[in-house]
This record gives sequence, structure tokens and C-alpha cells, in this order.
Amino acid sequence: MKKYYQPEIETMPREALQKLQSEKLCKQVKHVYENVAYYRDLMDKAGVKPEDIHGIEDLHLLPFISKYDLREAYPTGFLAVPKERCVRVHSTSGTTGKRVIAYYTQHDIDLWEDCCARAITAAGADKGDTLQICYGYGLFTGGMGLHGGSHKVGCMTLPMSSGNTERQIQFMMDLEASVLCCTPSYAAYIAETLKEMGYTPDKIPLKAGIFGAEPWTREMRESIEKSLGIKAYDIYGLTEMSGPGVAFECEAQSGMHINEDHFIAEIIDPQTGEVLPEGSEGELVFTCLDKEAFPLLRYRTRDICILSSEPCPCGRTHIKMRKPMGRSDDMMIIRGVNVFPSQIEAVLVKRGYSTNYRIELDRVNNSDTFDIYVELTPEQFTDTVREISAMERFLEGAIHTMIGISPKVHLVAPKTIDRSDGKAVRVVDKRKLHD
Ligand code: DLL
Repeated sequence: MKKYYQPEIETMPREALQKLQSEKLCKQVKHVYENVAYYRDLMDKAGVKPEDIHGIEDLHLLPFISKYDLREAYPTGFLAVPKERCVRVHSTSGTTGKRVIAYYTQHDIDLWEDCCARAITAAGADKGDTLQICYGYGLFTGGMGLHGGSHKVGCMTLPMSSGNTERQIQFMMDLEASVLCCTPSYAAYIAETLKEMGYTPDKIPLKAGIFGAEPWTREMRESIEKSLGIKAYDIYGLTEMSGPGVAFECEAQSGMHINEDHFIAEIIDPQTGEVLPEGSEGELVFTCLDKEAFPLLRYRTRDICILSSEPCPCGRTHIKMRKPMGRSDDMMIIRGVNVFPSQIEAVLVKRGYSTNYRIELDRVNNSDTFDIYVELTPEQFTDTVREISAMERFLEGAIHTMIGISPKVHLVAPKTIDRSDGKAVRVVDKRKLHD
């Protein structure tokens, strides 16, 4: 079995990697300055010229790009090549304001698919494997990205897209799919459905899963691995950088290697913009090194994360990012306390509850209400009120210990919380209606 898709790049000594990054960065800054008027203005305002960038040590001189800039320049303001050189667009799933439109030349598609092929190989797949891809196809990057990567590796590709869970299971069984690619919340739903249909893990043909596009906890990973009898690998990416495959997990399952020959990662203080030393928690910022059509420099992702360049037993030399614990814009401020949905999820799963939960926030008499609806599994379900209420009080205590404030927990009957075949919606914040 192949261990790496592009061994010479994935295991390149760090010094050589940084030299490569420096060379690419200088070229890229010139390309952007010459072709993207919006960014040229930002650089001029910051007093930086392409000649000031001699290598990655000068990266910090460049101005940031935020979602605000992408909206201002919508729809073509960041396009850096003539439109006729583009072969595809994708778009973010954002529900507020204008979506981000990302453009690709054939070169950009190739490098993106290489990144996905590295992720697929790292998850133990090779020719002869069958990849079932149930990320959405279309404007969302998940389906098409993994699809392209799967072709590059030479796997048999099942372009299922999301939804129709029974048909997913029929194809999985009949064609003996060996690797499942979808959001972790959809993987959990597929696992639940398989169980209801009477399939035990030893009857499920899968050996691995490549799950991403939303935050998921270590506890959720363990639960999916157990119920499907697989190894579950994390994959990270965002439309603005290309899509899935910006970073991916290897067999060590201890963070995701960032494809540093294509993307430079930095961690900054989200308030001040100051670059933080390795190991600090902060906002992840990415610079595209060799994309042609939509080459963002120092793009602020809003994902909160930690980087580590500790040597990895897998032999890859590229820096690793920890699972993002959430986006700065997913962070809830409840009664003045910062809370991420992932913290709640960790408490629930650790105590044997399902990942089907919904957090509801509201404001009554000027104070925040904080309710968590958690679905019981059929095994946990009981109609003894006293038992349910004791379980609720116990969970409230455990969550209080984790985050410092107390929610009201409501345990609800199995199958009463909506499932998702894409990114899960965990939080309903009704406070916004009153603002
Ligand atoms: O979600 C790309 C993707 C598709 C990644 C399939 C992995 C698999 P967007 O819709 O632009 O792109 O959303 C990007 O999703 O900034 C993170 O907040 C979040 N995200 C993506 N992967 C992970 C992950 C795709 N593994 C946004 N863990 C990012 C946590 C993730 N959050």
C-alpha cells in the first residue's frame, strides 16, 4: 500500500520546504499586485511593494484579507487572471450576505485535487479501493474536491452526493465501499441508520472515513469509529483556499498536516492581528502560494486553532494544525462567557450521549437563557420522570464544570432532533431577533 501520494513533497526537509515557500511567495505577491487592483490598494495603503517581500520572513508585512474584503470586491474583484482562463467556480455555503465566489484555472484544480489525493492516500486508500463520496456536489467544494482526488489516486469513485441515506447504504453494501467521505454529522447518521437496519460493524465493508467541513470532537470520532468499525480521519479546508485538502490527517491522528508547499499558515491574535508564536491558540490565516485565479494572501479564516511542527511519526514534515475548536463567529457569548458548541459536544459524548443535540439561546428580561436539547439513544430512553430528571441535572453539572455556566438540559426522545446530510446546525440563537 502506498504511504504517500507525493513522497518527495510530503516528506521534504523543512529547510527545503521553507526555501520553496519563499520562492513561491515572492512570485505570488508580484502576481497579485499586478493583477488584483483591490489588493494593490491594500498594499499601497500599508506602504508595501512586491520588492519588499524577499521570503517568508517578510510575510507579516502584507495586509490581511478578510471576508469583508471579499464581499466588497464581489464578484470578480479578487480574480487575478482573465476570465477565459478559468474553468470552474465554487462557492461558500454562507447564509448571510453575499457568498464568496472562488475561481479556478486548470492548474488550480490540479493542485487542489493533488491535495485531496494526499489526504485519501494518508487515510490508507489506493487503487482497488472504492470511495463513497457523500459530500454535496455542486457549488460546495466537498464533493468535487474529493472526487478529483479519488480519480488521481485511481480509486473507484462513487459520486453519491449527500442525502437519500437508504440509497447510500445500498450502494455501500452492494459495491463494498471501503472509504466513506462526508461530514462527521452525516457519518453519525449513516452509522445510526445502519444499526437500525441490523448491520453490526463486522458486516460493514468500510475501513476508513474522511470526515470534515465542520468541527467535530475527539469523542465524536471515537463514537463513529466504534459504530462503523473504521478509522476516521479529519480533513480541513475552505472554499477561499480551494476546498477540502488544505490540511489532512495521517495515521497518527494527532492533527492535520497542512499542505505547506501550497499554503502558508499563521496564527494571529484575532483582536490585534499580531502573529503569535507556534503553539499559541489564535485565528488561522492562510496565504495561497501558487494558485492562479483566486490567490488570496493572508486570508483570515476566523477558525480558532493551534499549529505544531513537532516531528510526526508518519514521516511527513509539513506542519500540523489541531482540530479547529470552532470559528470565532461560531463562538457564543452566553452571560458574558465564551462558549464553543464543541465544548458541549465533548461533555455529551464522553458521557455516552449522542451527537444529536441543539443549543437554543434566547433573552428573557435582559438575561440570556441557555437551553440544550439532547437526544436519548433508544437504549438510554426511559419514561421514568425521576430518572430523566436526574440525568438532566447530572449533565447540567458536567457542563457547568466544563464552561463555568449552567444550561438547562432537556433530554428528548430518540429521533426528535433533525439530522443533517451536510454541515450540522447546532445552535439556534433567538437573541438576534430581539437585537
Ligand atoms: O467546508 C471545505 C471542506 C469540504 C472541508 C469537505 C472538508 C471536507 P467551506 O464551506 O468554505 O469549505 O467551509 C469552510 O468549514 O473555515 C471551517 O470553519 C470549517 N471546517 C472545514 N473543515 C473542518 C474541519 C469546506 N475538519 C469552513 N474541522 C472552515 C473543523 C472545519 N472545521
